Amino acid sequence: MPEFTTIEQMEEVTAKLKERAVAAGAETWEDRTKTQTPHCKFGEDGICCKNCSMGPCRISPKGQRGICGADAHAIAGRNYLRSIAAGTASHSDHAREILHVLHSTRRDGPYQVRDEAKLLRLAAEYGVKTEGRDIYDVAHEVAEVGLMEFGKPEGYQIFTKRAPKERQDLWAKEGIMPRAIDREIATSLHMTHMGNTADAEALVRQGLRTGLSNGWGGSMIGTEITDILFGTPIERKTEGNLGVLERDMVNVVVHGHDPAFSEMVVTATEVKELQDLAKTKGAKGINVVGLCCTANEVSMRHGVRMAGNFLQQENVILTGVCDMMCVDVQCIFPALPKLADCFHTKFVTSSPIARIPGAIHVEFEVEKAFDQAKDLVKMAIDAYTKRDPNKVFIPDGKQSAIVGYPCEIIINKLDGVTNSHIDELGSYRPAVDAIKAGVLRGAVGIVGCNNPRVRPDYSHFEIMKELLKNDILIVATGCAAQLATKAGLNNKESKWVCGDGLRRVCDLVDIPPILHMGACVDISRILLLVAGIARDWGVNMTQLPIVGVAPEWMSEKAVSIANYVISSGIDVYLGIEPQVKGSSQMMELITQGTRKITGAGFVINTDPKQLVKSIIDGIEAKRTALGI
Ligand code: BF8
Ligand code: SF4
Repeated sequence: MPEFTTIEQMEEVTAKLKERAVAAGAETWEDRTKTQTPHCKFGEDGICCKNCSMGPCRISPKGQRGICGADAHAIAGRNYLRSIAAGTASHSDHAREILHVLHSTRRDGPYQVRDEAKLLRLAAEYGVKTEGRDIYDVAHEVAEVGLMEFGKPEGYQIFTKRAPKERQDLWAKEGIMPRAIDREIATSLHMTHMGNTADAEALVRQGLRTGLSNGWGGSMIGTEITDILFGTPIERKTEGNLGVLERDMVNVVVHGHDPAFSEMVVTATEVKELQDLAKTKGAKGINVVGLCCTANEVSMRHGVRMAGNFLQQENVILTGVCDMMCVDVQCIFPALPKLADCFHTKFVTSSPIARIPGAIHVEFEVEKAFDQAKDLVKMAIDAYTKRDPNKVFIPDGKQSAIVGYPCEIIINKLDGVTNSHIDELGSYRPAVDAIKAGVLRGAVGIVGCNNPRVRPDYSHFEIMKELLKNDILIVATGCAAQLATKAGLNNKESKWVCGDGLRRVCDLVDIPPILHMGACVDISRILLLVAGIARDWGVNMTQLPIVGVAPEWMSEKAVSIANYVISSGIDVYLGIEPQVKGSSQMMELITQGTRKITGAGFVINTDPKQLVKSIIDGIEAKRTALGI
């Protein structure tokens, strides 16, 4: 029986690293959390407004309205919609960057098309002619059509056609069919400007539409184009946790979300000349590992090992063996350059979107990217020679994992069981049959971040174990997927924690009980998975015993994601309260009101044990309603 890495073991390591931080005179998120708590109650409840300079205004017993007359519902609703807009902008702008890389591809260029079949399928979907054309001409036109999804003056997101007809009709009827991505973001900012919408329901509806422009727009584009450029992931073995850092090697850590540059960094570390250079400096070689969603991306495509998730980013530097941390965009602590200064670590930013004082900035340029990456690896090799042996502490914990389960691989695995491949889309029927028969009770997508408001990774871990025990299959992305990796939950040996039914399915299909589907943009893969299951079952997405869970979410991207998931008819269980508590109307709207619009809503509970119970109850209620 293989052993998990428990949360207590992870906490022990963090405590030891914290001692190192104190010795090095470095500050970490634990220190800063202390200085920020208790949090400002007005902000926490979402009833502080600074949308104009008459304010800031806040709602209190003394003042039930801001100077302009906006009440708690308007203020909390506007703040909430602004979060969704920011989250949508982040995921989608990342997708836009990737589209520009696709637009720059050439046969002899630094970036090429790796998945031609996927490009051709997308070209057909986009109405781009392919016959007799050079694949790179097709790629460029596909990129242009994709870029138009951001600003086209008329029409809706093309990928909404991938959703079941029932959803498309509902979105049209409810007026939440997403238009151009930038338009939904701009409309959200416009609606929330001083003197515009004060009606909470209207704000929530625009939140649903803006979320949809992310899920069935920006994020889905990001996933598709990343697959075309760097290959659709396949099952790969990897490892996770701080033990993937190597004492005798040059450690280069890639961190962030957009894999365009980190792909080049990974390739650069494999160059023989650089490997040799590392050896002349006394290292055994170069070890590239990842953090956050960049780690998910490169691990699914190269098996690159994962040093950890969001709240582990400082721990990586505290080991004293991080020779370089190279970041791109999103979820990067601005605290890192100062922390790196306490060690020998070179901290490099690469995107104009994420500039941080104190960092070495090497702005990613498509044409020069490989040379830039090679220069950085040389810099990392040089830094290796400057390590302070007294500051080195590598916790030895790491776990093996299997990652890389996009829909294509899941279908392939199912196909291997029953040979039920019915058309080029494949079929989820074996999974449907297993759920109908009750061998599997249902499926849950566990996604999202860490958040100092709760014990890091504890909720992920407890909820995952309980669901597996109850024969509920898990698909995971983002930092939740990385917890599964660190803990040793997403490898085939971890089946012993599962109930009998799930264990049988895992054996038969030859999969781990937690399927790592990628980064947070790849939650678009989960949408397609659920849509595919609904299609093969012949029911609506809302009816399926499938739900989403974000036990430890923190980012605005997560708010956007939650909105496209409920718009898709899938209930979302949250372990952290959205910042709207100061408005009874907003609380009612997000937990109940959206159910009347999309058929789904939030269930919020900050106690992981109660949350997982409500998830299981929710799944069982869906089964009962289906008569299974
Ligand atoms: O996009 S899960 S902390 S790393 S926001 Fe960030 Fe949250 Fe992690 Fe990936 Ni997603
Ligand atoms: Fe105050 Fe209204 Fe201005 Fe907000 S928009 S800061 S509530 S006056």
